[in-house]
Amino acid sequence: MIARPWTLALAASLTACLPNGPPSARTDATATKAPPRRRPPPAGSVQAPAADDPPLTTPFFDDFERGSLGPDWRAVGWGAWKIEGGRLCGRSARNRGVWLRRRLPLDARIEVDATSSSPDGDLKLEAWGDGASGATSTSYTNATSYLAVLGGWKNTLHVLARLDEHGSDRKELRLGAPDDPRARKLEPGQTYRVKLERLDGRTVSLWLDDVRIHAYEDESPLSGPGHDHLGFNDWEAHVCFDNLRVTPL
Ligand SMILES: [Ca+2]
Repeated sequence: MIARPWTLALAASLTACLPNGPPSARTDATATKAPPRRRPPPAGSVQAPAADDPPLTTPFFDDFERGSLGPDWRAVGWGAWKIEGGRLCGRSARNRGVWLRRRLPLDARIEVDATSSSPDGDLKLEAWGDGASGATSTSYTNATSYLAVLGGWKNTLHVLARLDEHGSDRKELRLGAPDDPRARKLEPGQTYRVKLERLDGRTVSLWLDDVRIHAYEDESPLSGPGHDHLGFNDWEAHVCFDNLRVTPL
């Protein structure tokens, strides 16, 4: 149907003082005044609303013994995350991760088996993030979560960061000291038990094979809508996760 300019102009003038006018009026006005809405999501984001995910109120377990990610997972971007041999694996995700479709409570314990096939290490978890977004540029400085990066930066650092994995407030442990068992580099192909937990509503702790690596005490704890999801992430290395257990505390 061809719009008549005078009817559209009238509709626009009538609705100009009604910023919250009814949908029908707004439809006519925007047909002439607003350009077509071309707002593709930024690279790495997805459309599904994480706020609608069910709350995690009982322990959750996933052994990934199936052929596809399934309905419990939301991958950011396309193609980087898949099930391989009963594990959830990613490669070259470029900080566009995969999120569990559950809303975490304030306090929870997250445990998972994690393996990197690469000498570069780079096992990455995100906790209490928004459940939907990923990196929008090369540098992942706009995360929504606490980021645990084990063997990051080509297996030179274990990091626990808040919102920005490069942030000056991040906790970091430099790897390679031969007589410090906490500072061993990740071995390619070796499976580690990684644990992230928050018990007191403000302190996030990162454990690797039952050794506490970092504790991040946060005066403004990430929680609630936008900060209530768990995910895995990756830059380039081929990484796999298995036997995920999430326990509300
Ligand atoms: Ca498995």
